Amino acid sequence: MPLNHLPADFVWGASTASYQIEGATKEDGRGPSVWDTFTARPGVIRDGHTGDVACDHYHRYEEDLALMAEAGLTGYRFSIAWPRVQATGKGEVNPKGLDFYDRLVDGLLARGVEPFPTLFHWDLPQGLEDDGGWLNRDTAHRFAEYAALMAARLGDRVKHWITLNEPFIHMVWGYGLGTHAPGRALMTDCLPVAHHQLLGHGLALRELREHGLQVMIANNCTPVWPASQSPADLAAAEAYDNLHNRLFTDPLFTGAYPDLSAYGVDATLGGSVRDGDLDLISAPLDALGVNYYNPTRIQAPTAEGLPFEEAPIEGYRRTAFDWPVVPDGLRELLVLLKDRYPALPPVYITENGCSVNDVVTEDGTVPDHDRIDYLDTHLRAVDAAVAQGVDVRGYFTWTLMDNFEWAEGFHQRFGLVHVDHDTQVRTPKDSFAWYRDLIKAHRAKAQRT
Ligand code: IFM
Repeated sequence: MPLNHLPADFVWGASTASYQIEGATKEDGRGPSVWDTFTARPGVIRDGHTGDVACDHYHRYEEDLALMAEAGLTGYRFSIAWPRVQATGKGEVNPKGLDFYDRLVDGLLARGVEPFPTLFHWDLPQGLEDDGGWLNRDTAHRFAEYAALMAARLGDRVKHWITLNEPFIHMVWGYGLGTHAPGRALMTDCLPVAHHQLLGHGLALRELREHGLQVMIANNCTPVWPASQSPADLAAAEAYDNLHNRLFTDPLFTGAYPDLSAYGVDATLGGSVRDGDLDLISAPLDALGVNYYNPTRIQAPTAEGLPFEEAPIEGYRRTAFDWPVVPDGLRELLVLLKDRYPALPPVYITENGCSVNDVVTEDGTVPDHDRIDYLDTHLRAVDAAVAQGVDVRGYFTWTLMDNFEWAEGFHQRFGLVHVDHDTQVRTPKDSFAWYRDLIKAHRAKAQRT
């Protein structure tokens, strides 16, 4: 596959998240997270699955490190479980939790894999949720303290840090609709969660900088396609773009929130924004993490309530999750970000991948050709964006191994490695070998030129 525009030192990675893979939720001093509490509620997760064991990565991380080395990854994005490090999210530090991430980081470095930890991928300590979670401004300050202690512990070996994962998804699904933890259905009253997460990002960034570290945030971004050029559809698309994308990128790169009047909210986001907050949030970043899965088509609402309605995207193949496969949407998105923000820093694709109904065949292989095609076409889209002037430094596929897919339990398989959730047996899929060969070829070519 000709990927002629990617830089020689392009980072080839895979992403995971703590609650989705670690398990060991009650071991070695880990406190409860909002996801432990949420998954214990009957009926909220498909088939009642939980992350109690997940991929048992807490115990099997050596085996997983060996898989990363075999794939030839040069980067690994994982998240740190805040309640493993501080059981209640504040105060006392759990040495056994820190030791685990020490071992993981050392294991990565020993194998030539650069660690890219994310500080928050949704598993908030339940103790903080009891005080209001991200609706409470104080959580942003607790997050900065936690960032500081992680930087002090790992900053001698870990250069690249990601503050938050997908603050939009966490706000909407966790606090707006209630289909993710902490399960609150506040609709547009959830908007202060956006500001408090971004404030937490800004405060954490300041702490990480004290240690001379490189910082990014990973946003879920989607190109918004108006269903038609009618004024009503265009207005609805703009309102959706402001909520999904600009709410989380404008403050970073312009120091201001977008117009949210369509949601009945002014620029203070329900009185949450205080003097100086936006200066912290817009402090320069080393990179932006972009998580891309598909575009979103939007039409004018047909009922009272929100100022937009999602419309189907027809004419594309679909993943097992029923998400449309639109590789060029990734190129479109990257070019849009570059055009929209003159201050856009370099970009890493921090997530991209698809769920497939994978099975281990009788000969022990997992022929996931749809995933290979997905990765191939999306990487070509990244290459095309680089050719159009976007500075993309790396690609982390979602995900290393099949894991706990939130409200879907174990039903969606996104991994390069198949995991049997009864036995924990790991079986590399055909896409694993394909990715390994691609990385090898790209690195060999980079060395020749
Ligand atoms: O599994 C999730 C991940 O935790 C966040 N981004 C999207 C992935 C697939 O749904």
